[in-house]
Amino acid sequence: MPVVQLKCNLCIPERNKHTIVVDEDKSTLPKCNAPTVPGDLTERGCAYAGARGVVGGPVVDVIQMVHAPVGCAYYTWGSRRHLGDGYNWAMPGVLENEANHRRHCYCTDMQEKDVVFGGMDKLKKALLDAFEINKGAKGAFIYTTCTTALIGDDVGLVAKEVSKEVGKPVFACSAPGFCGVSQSKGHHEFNFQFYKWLMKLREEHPEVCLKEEDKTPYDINLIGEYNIDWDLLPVKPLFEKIGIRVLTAFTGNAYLDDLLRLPDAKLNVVHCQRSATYIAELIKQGFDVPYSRVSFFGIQQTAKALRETAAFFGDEAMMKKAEEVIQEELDAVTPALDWYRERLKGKKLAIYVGGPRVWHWIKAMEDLGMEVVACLTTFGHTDDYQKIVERVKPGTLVIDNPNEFEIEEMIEKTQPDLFLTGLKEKYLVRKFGVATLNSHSYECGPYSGFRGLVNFARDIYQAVAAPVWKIAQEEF
Ligand code: CFM
Repeated sequence: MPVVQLKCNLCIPERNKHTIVVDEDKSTLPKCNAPTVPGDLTERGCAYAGARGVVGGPVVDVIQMVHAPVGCAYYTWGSRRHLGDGYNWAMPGVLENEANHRRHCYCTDMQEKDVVFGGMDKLKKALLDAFEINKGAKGAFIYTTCTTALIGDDVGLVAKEVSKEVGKPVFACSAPGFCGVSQSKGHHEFNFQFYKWLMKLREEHPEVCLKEEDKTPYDINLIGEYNIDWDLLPVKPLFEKIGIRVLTAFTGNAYLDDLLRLPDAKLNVVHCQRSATYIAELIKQGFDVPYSRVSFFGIQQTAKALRETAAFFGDEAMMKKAEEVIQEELDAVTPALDWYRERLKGKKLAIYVGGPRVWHWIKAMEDLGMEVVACLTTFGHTDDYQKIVERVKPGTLVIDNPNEFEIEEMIEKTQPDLFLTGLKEKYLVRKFGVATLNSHSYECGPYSGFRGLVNFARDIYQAVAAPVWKIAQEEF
């Protein structure tokens, strides 16, 4: 029977459908993308977190305005490392903009009086103030949250007024917490609303589009790549070396001007396929720009991504160059990876992140010779679980939207040597004597591409080989 009865779920039988053991014919998937059962203390984030924290947040040169009581904005400040510049790919003199992005968090700080009488004036003033303080800002993104969506503030109207006044684009994203079952809905809302807004802007201001004479036949965007701990660094140059130009990422270290040119590429290469396939699909429908699905984690997958992208352009010289680049990278990383492989081989591992990274990493961990014994996601959809189940061995435990009790039981049942997980769970799991690794923002990344895998392997090795686990297992 593929569905598993965990002891902790005897009192919440609704959870049973979310917990499965992969069977031989791999026919069963856990129930997913469903509302959290009352009584179950979910670890999910809200839709606003998905819109602000994940998809919109990394854009470097816009004011990110949270229209909300201040608590909703708190966790957006300094919470994710290195999503954007410093480095200068697209625009000189970015430091002024970096201040917008990482050092400041903008919020309307809605109070009771504003909730009663409406917060639109306050929002307008906050935006004008923010533009006044940050003269280098190229535009603004506004996010509603539960409070401001419920009172019905017309943020779209404020966006238009402010945009007219300051002469810069202002995008309003409405993804309040209650609009979906998890942060995944916020990704979705951001994608659709941003695309709609972008289309209108490009119609009204065709000068923002990439001019014909500035296009090349080899322009791509990296969609759903958020530059976590500088993940773009080991990846973007691979494409450049084979003659491909990356116009922008959506949205890691992205600049607004470049984002406005998203539809001007020849191909969209989609990395996080949960949070951003939506916009790639919309661009395909609207502009006939195809998209491909890739992974930049691990050797097998990065090589495949590069090969397939070169093959898309059908250019013999590019395909040959891709092979050369892959070989160069392998030569550079193999000695280090061999060292780690020897020490990590056969170690058991459980993976728990938001969604797609679980299946991306099953393959990457194969490159290190490790064995995956449990896979958990916070908000994976059916297609994520299909890929997870396809990639793991029968007998692997799979849990959708786990709570802490289920995580405890998973650890007891599967006895992993390492748990790739987030900050919320790490202390709990370490108390069981199991090493953890910050899998959302990383320990010391980047982890993507060929070179990133060496960092990943190093951090894994440091985690599992730390002498503390031996001491922790001694009886006191
Ligand atoms: Fe995509 Fe992401 Fe993920 Fe995600 Fe996330 Fe993330 Fe993630 Mo944390 S966009 S779905 S909402 S790959 S923040 S960079 S690590 S849970 S699996």
